[in-house]
Amino acid sequence: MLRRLSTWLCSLCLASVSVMGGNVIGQPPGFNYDEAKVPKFTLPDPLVMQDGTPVTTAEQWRSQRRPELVTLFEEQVYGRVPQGPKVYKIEVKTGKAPWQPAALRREVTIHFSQAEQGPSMTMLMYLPVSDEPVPMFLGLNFGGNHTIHSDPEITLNPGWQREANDPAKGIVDHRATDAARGRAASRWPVEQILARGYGVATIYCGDIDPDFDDGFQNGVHPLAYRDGQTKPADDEWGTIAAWAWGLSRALDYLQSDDKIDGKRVAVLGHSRLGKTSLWAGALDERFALVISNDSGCGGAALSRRAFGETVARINTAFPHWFCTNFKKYNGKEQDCPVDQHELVALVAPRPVYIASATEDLWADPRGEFLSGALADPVYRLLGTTGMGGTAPPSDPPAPDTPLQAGPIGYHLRTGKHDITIYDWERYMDFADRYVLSPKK
Ligand code: GTR
Repeated sequence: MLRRLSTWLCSLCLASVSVMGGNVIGQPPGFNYDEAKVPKFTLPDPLVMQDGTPVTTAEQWRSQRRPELVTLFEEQVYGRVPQGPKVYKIEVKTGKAPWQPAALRREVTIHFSQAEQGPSMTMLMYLPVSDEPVPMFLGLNFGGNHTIHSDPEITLNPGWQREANDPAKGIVDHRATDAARGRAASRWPVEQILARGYGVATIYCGDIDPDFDDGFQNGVHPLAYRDGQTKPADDEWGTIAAWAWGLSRALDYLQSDDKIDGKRVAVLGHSRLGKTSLWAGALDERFALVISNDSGCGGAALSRRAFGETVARINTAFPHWFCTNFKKYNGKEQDCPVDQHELVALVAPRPVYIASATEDLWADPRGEFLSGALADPVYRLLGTTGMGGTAPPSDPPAPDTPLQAGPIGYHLRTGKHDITIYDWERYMDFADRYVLSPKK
């Protein structure tokens, strides 16, 4: 298998890189955007145990290799979730969607502490009119639930915002104002989602853990500190793992709401939140479909390619995202016992969808595609058709030509780092086809 992997990768290296258009506009300087300069590397094989034993049966994958990989990703990349944090109280507020009063808006506040000011997250949901429990898309948002739609009834998030003062974004002194309402609406086509029979749920990532490096004093991390502990241990959760934990707590709620079919919940996310959806979906097998939109380094992109954003850069610019152990691999990707195709493989046999954008070289579109293609043998071992056909293609498809022939989906959208209606429509097509369809 190892030989097969490296021969196949070689043919990929030789293949044309023109699908990315060589467009480096908007890409931070000082990093590699040249396919010819991708270092030579050997990838760990998802179907070989750490001790060299080949994995040849689905049972072996389930009982041995999958747990081994989960532990490696926990201890070396994202950090494991310590015992402690739990849900104390859930409050539900239901109203009507303004554009279609029969559709429901729900705000569900999940408290992680008995203290009123303690961390809590508020999930905003819109549910289509349906006699049956509906399938859902669940994802975190960057700026607060009030940004995803202009509906004035959405609670304005009172929490800390990354930006200090940004009139265009409606932020004053790190807090949202009414001017922030609907500013991320292009990323959340709520009406279109409901029109296709799906519900949609979202949570501000900062409710779970504010997105800055404060030594883990805010958010949910302190809830798990043992006596005398002041920061997570080297193998304990960073911010991405905390966000992923929050998504699982959101799923707990979704599975308890009789308007929702909790067995048909897709988890999705864009960029840092796409890294999060992949990790959440890899760990929590209750997610029926896992979607990564432009997730890049630490998400779907292979770290060993060091194309665009690198492990060293992400650990420097965002020291709080991963666990401390991950910093050992700064400039030493080759030493990491796992790479990101194995993260995608952890979703198997459930459907997974990876999307890239042509101008988003920072996120390494080709590396994102390769992770999907290299997870294919695991999907096939588990009795599915992987990327479709008899073997995965060695090159990404042409831009705007989605590959949805098997439970590993992929597309390369023309354009920049973003999540757009084009992306959502492809996710809904894929969801219709694999498991989530409201008609099923
Ligand atoms: C960038 C970061 C990426 C990606 C992105 C985002 O600055 O380097 O890994 O996560 O932010 O989340 O928008």
